[in-house]
Amino acid sequence: MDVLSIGETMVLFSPKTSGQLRYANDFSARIAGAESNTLIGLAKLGYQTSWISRVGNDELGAKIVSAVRGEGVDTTHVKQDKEASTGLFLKEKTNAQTSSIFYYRKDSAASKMTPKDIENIDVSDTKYLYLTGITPALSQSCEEAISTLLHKAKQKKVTIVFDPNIRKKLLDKTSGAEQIRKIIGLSDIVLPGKSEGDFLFDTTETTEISQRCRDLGAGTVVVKLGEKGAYYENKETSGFVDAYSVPYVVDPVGAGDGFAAGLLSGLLDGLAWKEAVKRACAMGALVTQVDGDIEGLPSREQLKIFMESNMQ
Ligand code: CKP
Ligand code: MG
Repeated sequence: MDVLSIGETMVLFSPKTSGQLRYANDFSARIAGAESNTLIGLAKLGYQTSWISRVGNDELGAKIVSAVRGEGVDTTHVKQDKEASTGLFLKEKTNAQTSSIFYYRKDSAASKMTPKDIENIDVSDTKYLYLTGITPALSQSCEEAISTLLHKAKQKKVTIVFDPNIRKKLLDKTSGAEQIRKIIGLSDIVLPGKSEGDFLFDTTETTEISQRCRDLGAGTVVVKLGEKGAYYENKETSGFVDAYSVPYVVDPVGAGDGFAAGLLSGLLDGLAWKEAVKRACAMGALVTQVDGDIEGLPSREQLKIFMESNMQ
């Protein structure tokens, strides 16, 4: 197995019109979840990936599992919760550029995951464990499940990659930040953005964010800088990588997950840090060009063409 991950995927209902949601009548329904987005990105590039989750015994759950499996991600470790429902969320487009989201995920099926969901999972042949800060923020039992999985992975020397993915709607500023800092300290590679630096360390300074993550124990830090590219740093090397230019952003959501998929793919292919981060930036840029979180994730051929035509 190349990459294993755990998290919640929901159905995202997006109105076809902008303005207050109460007036929206027509919606598109797509699947969205940071961890499955990254696994799908990797599966589309040809890697072996597996997803741990729970969905409800309902139609939205069936939609999610068939979509994730259909993209080539292994769903053996996805359970159907008998009582809780699949989570969903709605997007409100305030205008062409800005939107707000409203989660309906409290007590959802995925939030009911516990260490028992991890018990029978063998990670000895897994190369990378990919986590985000969303999953431990779902519930106390999810936090315990993450901790069990982290310790299993550590014992088997699986490389741990962590995107803090701060969701202020799910996290308490004090205990939430502490929870995330703890996972940063246990991770080999951490992928924060500026807003995460602000939430976790009260700084938006790129090298300072990196240093603070490394002080906690992270081996390599890759700071995502959006249209400014990314900065990577570890004991041996450091540097900035420029962003890939795109005509305009259609939908920025999911770009971070595409970035993670690009980085993991570069590392799985044995690329040097700089080259792996370049690939991450290219994947992030491609995702912003298409509406939806997974729809813009490229095939290997599309990625190659995009990178070659935007030589840095
Ligand atoms: O940080 P990103 O924009 O890459 O993440 C987007 C995802 O999982 C989206 O798919 C949504 O379902 C979520 O983050 C979330 O729980 O907010
Ligand atoms: Mg993100």
